[in-house]
Amino acid sequence: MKSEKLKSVRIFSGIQPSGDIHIGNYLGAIKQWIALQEKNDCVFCIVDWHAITVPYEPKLLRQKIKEVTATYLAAGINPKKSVIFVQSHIKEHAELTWLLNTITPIGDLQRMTQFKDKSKKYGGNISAGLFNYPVLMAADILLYQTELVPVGQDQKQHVELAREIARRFNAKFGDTFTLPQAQIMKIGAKIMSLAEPTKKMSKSDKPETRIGLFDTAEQIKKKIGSATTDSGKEIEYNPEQKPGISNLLTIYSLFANKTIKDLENEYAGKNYQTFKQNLAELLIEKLAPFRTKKAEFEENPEQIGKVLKEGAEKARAIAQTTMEKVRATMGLL
Ligand code: ATP
Ligand code: LTN
Repeated sequence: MKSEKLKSVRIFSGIQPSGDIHIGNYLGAIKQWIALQEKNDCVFCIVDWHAITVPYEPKLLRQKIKEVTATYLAAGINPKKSVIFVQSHIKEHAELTWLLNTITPIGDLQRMTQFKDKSKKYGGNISAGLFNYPVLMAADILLYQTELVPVGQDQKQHVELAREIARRFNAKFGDTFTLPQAQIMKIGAKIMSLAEPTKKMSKSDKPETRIGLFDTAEQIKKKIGSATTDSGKEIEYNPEQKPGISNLLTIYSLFANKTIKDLENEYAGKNYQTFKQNLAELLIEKLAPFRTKKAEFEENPEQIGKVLKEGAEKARAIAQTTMEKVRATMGLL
């Protein structure tokens, strides 16, 4: 029987060059991207303008942008199949952000949980850029007429706002933007911190709270060994009462390609220490190829420059087409 070919859809997603990519970024976002690029029209961005909405070190930013690019490549994003580019290389992102700001109610931005969390974290030092962050993200998504946005759970609210902004724009000025939708993994969309398993694993927390995609065997052993577990000794999945071991079971399951049920059976009657040792070994084995590939890309910095230059050219062509429509429909000369 002839299998029906699925229609290719426009996919857009991005990561901030705000620190070292961790397994949460990989399991929640990048892993989906790699699968999606086979049959779809994918655009993946390094969102440097988002990364500067909180205090940052200018001397390190350029390096981090290159590192995130090397990470995309090492993880398996193929520049022949997907467009890879840096947000600030395409000025249309700033232009569309301004225009979308004019139709975005302040109240919508005030309810964003990421804004509330980051405002608390950086208390007293809150920029208008941090407040407008979701509008820039909406511009990223809408410029490329995106249908699907593969992200982790924490970004769902922002993608829903982008959809609402597009809906409002289309109603006011005429059909211009595709309405985007978030695509979120059923398992792995929110990997928790190793130290505080009720908080999400994050690039901007201390290194011991996360496993970096390029961590060494020693670092992995140490971090998994000291990851917070819960009282009791059963290895069972219960995120409410046993958030620590449940998080480790989720990570194990996704890297081993085994169900959580199978792991619970396999580890029935065994202790946390054995489980943690095996998980560390698994991560060392599964993450080793990423380290090797990243080192290869780092030896060849011209390749990163070339990928970003070609990516920007392809991205610009799409962004300019959308902006011509937007300017015309909004009555700009
Ligand atoms: P920061 O701490 O600087 O805000 P971050 O670790 O949250 O960084 P982002 O650049 O904001 O990383 O996110 C990149 C992608 O990774 C997004 O799709 C986001 O939803 C996803 N992601 C981030 N943290 C996790 C996590 N702990 N589990 C699953 N997905 C995650
Ligand atoms: N805010 C996102 C990063 C991001 C993004 C986007 C994700 C910026 N623009 C567009 C998807 C689509 C985050 O992960 N913190």
